Order: sequence, then C-alpha cells, then structure tokens
Amino acid sequence: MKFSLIMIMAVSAQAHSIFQKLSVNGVEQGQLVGLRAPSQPNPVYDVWDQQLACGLPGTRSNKVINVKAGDRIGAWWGHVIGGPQWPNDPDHPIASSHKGPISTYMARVDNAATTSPNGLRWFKIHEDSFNPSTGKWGVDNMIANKGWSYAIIPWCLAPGHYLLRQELLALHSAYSNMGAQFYQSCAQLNVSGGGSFVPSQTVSIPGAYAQNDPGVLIQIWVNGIPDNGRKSYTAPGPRPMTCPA
Ligand SMILES: [Cu+2]
Repeated sequence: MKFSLIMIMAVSAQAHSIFQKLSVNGVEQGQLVGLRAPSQPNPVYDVWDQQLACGLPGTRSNKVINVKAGDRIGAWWGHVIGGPQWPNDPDHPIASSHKGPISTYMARVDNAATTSPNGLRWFKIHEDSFNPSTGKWGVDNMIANKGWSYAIIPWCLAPGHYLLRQELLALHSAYSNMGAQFYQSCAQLNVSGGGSFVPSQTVSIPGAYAQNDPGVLIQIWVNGIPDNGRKSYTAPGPRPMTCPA
C-alpha cells in the first residue's frame, strides 16, 4: 500500500498541465498570445501563494485580445508548452488521474497587458465542477474536448480591460494537507459591447480559499474510484456571478 502510493505520486509528479492558448468564438489566437502562462507545468499547492493568481513564472504576452460581452472564450490546456511532450503522450492535455473542477474568474484592470495580477478583485464567471450523476469532473470534460474548456463573457459586463483567469484544481492527492494542485494562467482581454454591470461581490486571489476548504482538502477516492462516492461537490470560492434581471 505504501509502495503503491509512492508510485502514484512519482507518476503524477511527471504529469501536470498548462493553459497556454485562447480562442474567441472558436477562433484560436495563437500560442501564448494574449496570455500570462507558466513556462513549466507544475502546480501551485499553497492557497496563500501570490502565484495562485496567474500561475508560476513564465511568459507574458504584450497583446490584449479584443472580445465582446457574450463571446465564448476557450482555454486550451496542454501537458507542456506546445502540447504533448512526445508523440502519443498519455499525459496530454493532462493525466486523466487529475480529477477536479475547472473555474473561470475575471478581474477588472486598468491595462490588461501591464497590470500586476495581485491585489485584484476577482469574480467567478463559470465553473465546470462535478456531476454526481455521471461521476464526471470538469477535467474529464476538458480531456474529452481535446484540451479545451470554455466560458462565456457575461453579456451585462461593463466594457474595459480585464484579466480572465482559468483555474484547474486537481484533487487526486487532495486527501492530504497541501495535496490539491492549482493550475492557472491569465488571459488579457479588452471587453466591449456589454452592459454596465460591475460585480460588487469579489474575492482576492490568494485569499479566496482556505487550505482546509472542503473543496480543497477532500478525499475523492471512494472504493478506489475518484468519483467522490457520487456525492455532490462544491468548488472552492464564490459561485459564478449572474447578470441582474
Ligand atoms: Cu500533476
């Protein structure tokens, strides 16, 4: 038992993933264009790490992507920068062991190309969390979509520059303290065409999560299956915003 646990951890340490490409209504924007993305696929483990905002050190594009409120934004995940590490890489876009929710946040900024990712006020716009009736996690859906995970820019959002942060939370080792793995990058967006809504309920990142949050410190393996025993699961942080009626 002890040996097999060490084996699992050794394998998962090789895996991991990077959000490294953006699409707008299905149109790809190019590798790392309009993004701040880590250069290597390791996660953040500490919910108080400043790098929880936009990921580990890496590249920062000088481009800001023009989008409209209501556009469908795609985030593309790959095992390493460029995608697969080698032909038929089984850990691309991510090792299938890495079950967990995918959450998308935004934060209003003055200049999306230059702003610091820290000290911002974030709101969640979407989550693909867990479906207890199918046992599928957001990560399962992303793998089925060949690395793509989507969110819609809320139609009511006030125009301006924003950072869009997509977070993949891998829970396969989340049964131990600091075992949950947070992967994230940020997209630099200029939103036009929306309404006038400025979300007032916001969170800090880091700050939105506790290390012992029930969505962070959790045993999802029940009888050897990572399906949380088909019980409901709530991703950490706030629920996605809704536009005023
Ligand atoms: Cu990993």
